Amino acid sequence: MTEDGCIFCKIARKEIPAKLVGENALAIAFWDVSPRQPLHILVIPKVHYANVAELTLNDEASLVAVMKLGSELALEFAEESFRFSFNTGAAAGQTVFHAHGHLTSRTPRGELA
Ligand code: DGP
Repeated sequence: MTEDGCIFCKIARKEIPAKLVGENALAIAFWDVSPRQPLHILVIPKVHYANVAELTLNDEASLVAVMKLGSELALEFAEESFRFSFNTGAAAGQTVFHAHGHLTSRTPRGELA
């Protein structure tokens, strides 16, 4: 998947709609279109990297931005229990090849968007 055809790049550039839930200078977060847990948010770097390993090895600032945004949203929307996970590679279940963390929780706090 090239950057041009990448759906998450288009969401990051706000060219196609998504339910945005948070943003900082280098990362953006939005609700997963097909949630698998009561809380299911995706956190992505604004710059395109195919997976979390490429992100980590090439762009520490964007990595920190993703982890900070995910952690802030976890504190806002989850009780103390949550997962923040990165499927990497098709065999591990990755279907969108723009690095993204799944912030999920079975015990969300209050009303969700
Ligand atoms: P993964 O399987 O780890 O690559 O996760 C991709 C996730 O992205 C999956 O849970 C569904 C979600 N997703 C795919 N396309 C869109 C989209 O256009 N909008 C939103 N909000 N989520 C999407």
